[in-house]
Amino acid sequence: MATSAARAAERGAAGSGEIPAETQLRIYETMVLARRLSERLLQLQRAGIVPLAVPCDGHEAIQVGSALAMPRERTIVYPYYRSLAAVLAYGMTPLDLVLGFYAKRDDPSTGGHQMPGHYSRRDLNIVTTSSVVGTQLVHAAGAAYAAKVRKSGQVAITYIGEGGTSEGDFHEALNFAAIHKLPVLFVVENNQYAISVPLTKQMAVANVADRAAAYGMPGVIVDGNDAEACYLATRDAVARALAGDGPTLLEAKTYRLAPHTSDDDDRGYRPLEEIAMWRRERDPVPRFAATLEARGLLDEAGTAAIAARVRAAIDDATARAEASPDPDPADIHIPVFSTPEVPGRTQ
Ligand SMILES: Cc1ncc(C[n+]2csc(CCOP(=O)(O)OP(=O)(O)O)c2C)c(N)n1
Ligand SMILES: [Mg+2]
Repeated sequence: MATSAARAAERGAAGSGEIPAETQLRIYETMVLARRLSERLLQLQRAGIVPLAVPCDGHEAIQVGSALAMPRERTIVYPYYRSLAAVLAYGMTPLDLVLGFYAKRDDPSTGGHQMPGHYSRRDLNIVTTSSVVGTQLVHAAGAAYAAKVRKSGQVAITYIGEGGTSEGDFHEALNFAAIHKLPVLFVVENNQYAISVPLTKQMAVANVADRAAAYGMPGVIVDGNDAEACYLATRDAVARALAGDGPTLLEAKTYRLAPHTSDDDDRGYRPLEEIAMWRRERDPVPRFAATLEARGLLDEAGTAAIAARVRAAIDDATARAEASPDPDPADIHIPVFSTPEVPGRTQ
């Protein structure tokens, strides 16, 4: 097996493939939609309207780039709480998401029963995550095992932060997936902080991807603020998974541009200049816009049209969520628990 450094070099060489122009534009528009929706949810939380916001600002390239590289009908998705941009790219609508943050009856994730950020939509094969960091990896490995046994041709993808990789679930999921050569992608969004804990206090190796060799799978490092590189790295990993070559650990190096959640004051643990530098020089959204402009795929009018569409979609979602009904208190146990049918039991 090649070392992870060699794998990273391979990734660079393979990054020259072409992405269709319409896919590039779709990636960009979805990134803009995610950024504006993330900002809106934080505003709504600050206004006392929704209880919690979980920003994805800075993570759009890896989330959207990976999602749009997956074979949609065959993908089972295990997101995490920061996956706002990813779930939009997998097909959830702004209304779906805003309904969840408002805890409304028609929230497709859990009918307004769960804390915001536990994304799911059954018809899109987006499976809700546990609040316990890391569990989604074991669930994804299990789903991939089922896909392999059933020969369904499906592939699972799951997302986690670098801090979450300190959990035992990370080890169990990767070990199991590699042993059984399962069709699963483990995407680590390494934003350098686990709430207030910096990377150097989280792990003693330079890269999460370095651990992949110990499990027996490729560990690929990608610039998580480069949407195109993220798309191509995911496409390679999907090809391996569907060819029966097993899982991939894909580490996207990125940075969280906003606080951990609306409950976090990040001024206490990172310098303002650090955030300002990432916003100024590496923000994935303007960076991809510049790439598209340089290719002649986007101009000022195109950018303005996307901004207007996104604004209208978010305004519409917010207005509709505001006006939609609250859950019925009588339904408090639905859909959190199923009603078990126990033979011989009368109640
Ligand atoms: C097992 C467990 N431990 C702690 C927490 C509390 N917690 C929630 S998110 C988080 C930080 C995770 O950081 P990281 O994995 O780097 O993801 P990021 O939020 O940076 O995207 C912690 C400690 C939890 N939910 N579950
Ligand atoms: Mg982190």
